[in-house]
Amino acid sequence: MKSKFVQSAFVLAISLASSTTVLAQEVTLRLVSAFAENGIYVQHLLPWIGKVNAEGKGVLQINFIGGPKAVPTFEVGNAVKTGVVDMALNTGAFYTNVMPEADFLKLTQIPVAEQRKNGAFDAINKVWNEKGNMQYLARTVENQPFHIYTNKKVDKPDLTGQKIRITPVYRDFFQALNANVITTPPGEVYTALERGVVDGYGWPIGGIFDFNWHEKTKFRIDPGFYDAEVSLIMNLPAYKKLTDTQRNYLQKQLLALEAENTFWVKYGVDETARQAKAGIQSIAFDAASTKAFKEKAYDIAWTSALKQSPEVAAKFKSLFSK
Ligand code: 173
Repeated sequence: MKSKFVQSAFVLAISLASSTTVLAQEVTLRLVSAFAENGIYVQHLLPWIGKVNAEGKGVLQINFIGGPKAVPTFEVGNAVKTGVVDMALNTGAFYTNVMPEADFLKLTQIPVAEQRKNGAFDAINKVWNEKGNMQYLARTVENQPFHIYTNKKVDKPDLTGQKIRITPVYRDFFQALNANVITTPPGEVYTALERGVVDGYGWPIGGIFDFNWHEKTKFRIDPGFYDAEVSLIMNLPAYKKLTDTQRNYLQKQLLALEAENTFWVKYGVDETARQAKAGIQSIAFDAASTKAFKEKAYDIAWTSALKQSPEVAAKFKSLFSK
C-alpha cells in the first residue's frame, strides 16, 4: 500500500516536472507588421505563421499582434530594437531611424538564397546585430521592383513640377529627377492622392489594389528599379535567448519561407496585367533612356549609401551586385 502510494507520487512528480519542462521550452514570440494586414506581404506571411504554430507546439509559437494600428509603421524598427516586440515584418526604409544602412537592402541584385552563400547575409547580420540590436531573419519578398506611379504624363524621365509621395527608398533618385518629395507611410497614400497633396507615389509593381490606389492612378513609369525588400527581423536578446531546439526550428521554417519566394515573379506579372485592365497606362522610354534610367537609380543610391556609411556600403556593394 505504502510503496504503491510512493510509486504513484513519484510518477506524478515526474510527470509534473516534465510538463513544466515542456512549458518552459515553448516560447511565444510577439510579431508586428509595419505593413497593413490586408496587404499582400502580410497575407503571404499568415499561412506561414499558421504552419509555424501548428508544427511548433511545445517548441515555438508566433503571436501575430497586428499591423500599423498596433505599432505605427515608422516606429516598428525601434520596437524591435528595444524589445517592445520580439519580431517584425518590415522593410529597411521604415527603420532608417535605427540605422541608415537598413535602406541599403533595396540594392540587392542577387537572390536571398545566394546572399546566404556569398556572405552578404552574414555581413547584413553583423551590422544589424551591432547597430540595430536585431537579427535579420529572412527576406520574405523578392523580385518586386519599385515604380513611379503618377497622374501627370511625362515623355522623358523628368518629374519637374510633380509632387511625389516617397519613403527613403526613393528620395535621392526622385529628387535627382526633379520631383518635390513628401514622405508618408503607406497608410496615408490614398488620402494624399485624393486630396491632391501628391500627384503620384513610389511603390513596387504589386500591391496597389490592396489599398485601392488604382482608383487614383493614371500612369506607371517603366522600367522598375531596385528590389522591394521585405523581411522578418528579430530583437537580438530575444533571439539569443532561444534554446538550440527553438532556434533550429525557427531557422528551418525561415528557410522554408524563403523557398516560397518563387511566388513573387508570377505575382508581379499578374499585377502588371491587372493594372493594365484597370486602365493604368504604362509610360516607357526608348531603350537608351530605359538603360540610363535604371543605371541612374543605382548610381544615385550607392553614392548616397557610400556617403552615409562608407565601410558598410562598400562591403554591401561588392556582395549585393551581380
Ligand atoms: O512604402 C514604400 O513605398 C516602401 O518603402 C516600400 C518598401 C518595400 C515594399 C513596399 C514599399
